[in-house]
Amino acid sequence: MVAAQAENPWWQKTTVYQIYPRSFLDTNGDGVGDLPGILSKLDYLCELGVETLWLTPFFDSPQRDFGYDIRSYGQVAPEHGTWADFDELLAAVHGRGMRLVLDMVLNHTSDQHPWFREALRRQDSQERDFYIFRPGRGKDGRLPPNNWRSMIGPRGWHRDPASGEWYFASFLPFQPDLNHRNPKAQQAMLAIIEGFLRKGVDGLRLDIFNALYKDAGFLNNPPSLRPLPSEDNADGFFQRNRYTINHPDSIAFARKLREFVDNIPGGPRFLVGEVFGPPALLRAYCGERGDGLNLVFLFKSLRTEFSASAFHDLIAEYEREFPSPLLPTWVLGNHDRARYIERVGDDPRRAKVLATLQLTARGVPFLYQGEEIGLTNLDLPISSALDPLAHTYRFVPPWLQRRLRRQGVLINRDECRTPMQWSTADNAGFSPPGTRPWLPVHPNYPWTNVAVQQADSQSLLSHYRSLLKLRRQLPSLHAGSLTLWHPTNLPHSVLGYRRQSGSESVDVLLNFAPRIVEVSLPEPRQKLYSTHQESLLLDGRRLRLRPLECVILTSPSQGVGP
Ligand code: TEU
Ligand code: CA
Repeated sequence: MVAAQAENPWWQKTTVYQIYPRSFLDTNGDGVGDLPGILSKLDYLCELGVETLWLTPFFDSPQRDFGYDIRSYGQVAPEHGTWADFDELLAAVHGRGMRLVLDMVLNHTSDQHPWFREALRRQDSQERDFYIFRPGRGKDGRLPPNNWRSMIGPRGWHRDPASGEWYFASFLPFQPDLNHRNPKAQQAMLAIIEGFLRKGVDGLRLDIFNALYKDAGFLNNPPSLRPLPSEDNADGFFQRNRYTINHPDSIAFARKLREFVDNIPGGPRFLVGEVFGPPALLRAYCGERGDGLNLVFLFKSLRTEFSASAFHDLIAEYEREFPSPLLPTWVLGNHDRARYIERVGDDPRRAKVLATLQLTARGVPFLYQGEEIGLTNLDLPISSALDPLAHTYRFVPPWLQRRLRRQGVLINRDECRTPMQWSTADNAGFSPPGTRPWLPVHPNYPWTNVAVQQADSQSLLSHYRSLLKLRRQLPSLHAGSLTLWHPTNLPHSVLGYRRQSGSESVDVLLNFAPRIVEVSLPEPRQKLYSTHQESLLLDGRRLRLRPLECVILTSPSQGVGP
């Protein structure tokens, strides 16, 4: 049983907006998004109504994995700006009452990091044991130390020609894993975290947190019949990653990291772990007593089919596995995953249903930049992909790439990272005219952009703004309990749940079907919000929901809401 955490502070009600700086706004015309670009859009983000910003890495990096191969946390990558730009941004974010979360890549560094360069230069350097070097097997150690694969399929061991030893990389070969069993290596990373938190950063997103510890005995992973990992089962590539992913020591480290962070003056802050596996296992990272990570990403929503029954079951699972005071998280995409909207035909009406669910269910919503305007995936040739993951899978034919993407499996992550679309200007306003953005702008930018949608009260953007405002205003939405309506009381295409906080309660009903359906209400209700402009089709207790209509209802006596 999870003991009641100390009053769940600010992050219980917050909404998080993920910014991929490279594609957010380019102010100096080099085609790459930068920190001044984010600063220039803070008013937009404030008006949108998001309260916390998560920035993916913008530190010094060779940019082979676009910032997730860090060469120095001590420098801001020049293409993104300077520490002065960051300090100005942090102050401005706080000045607006918003919060800022950084992305910590504890698992690995770039192979160009000075630590790794020294580790390669001298086998007896202290940096050598900052990484996972092992002698090979077989004649002259020509075989890898064991059968461990990387998270993305190919083998995880890579040979250092100078010493003949092998080093392990959970992700790509140029991202050597840090050895968290070496206290000096871990303390060096914790010192970086302390530096950020003492700067006033409000939290950390923890990259592949569940890969941090591997088996101390380097035991072979057992075989598996699974060809590919999925959001709720990290096994794949015909190997059970029992000794490399979700190791008990990684779960134990979550509590150690939380204690370390909570003891740094200032705060409170949140830690959100990027972890993969079934929700019941992921909850372990939050600690039996809620003394672990504050949040973990739950990625099942990325692959859940667009139906009332599928999301009913998902909510039921999250409510079961993350009972209060634990909090689920709600994501529909990020910089690694196919944008969900393509799976529903790039239909803004269906996107409104998803947005309503994400912003009214219990838990912390994480919006990925562009979702609020219906930014979708762009077909890009894998042959010219910039994403290093795509290079690993360049043999996948385009038709299979597209079919996988529609199932939420992204081979070329460039396709979900195209520039944010601000206006109908050149480059969608992402880069100054005449600049060539680092990735092409989606050709739908003349009609899918912030400026056009800000002027339209019925746009997807306006819907996000209204819902974010309502969520902020209503304790039942940002802090209340969730009780699912029983499906037998609803048409098959309708998902319903009640949110309650004290005497305030609202009912959320989402019609996933493109047709009118009738719902009988157990008691008199009135409209608080609807995705549709027209007045409710409400006759006593008989409510008719229009195609893909979502409503938020309250009781006439409550006088809830704005
Ligand atoms: O991504 C980890 C992750 O999500 C992958 O395991 C995923 O399966 C892959 O990206 C295919 O979708 C984190 C970062 O979010 C990602 O951008 C980095 O490339 C990766 O770790 C290495 O740091
Ligand atoms: Ca720039």
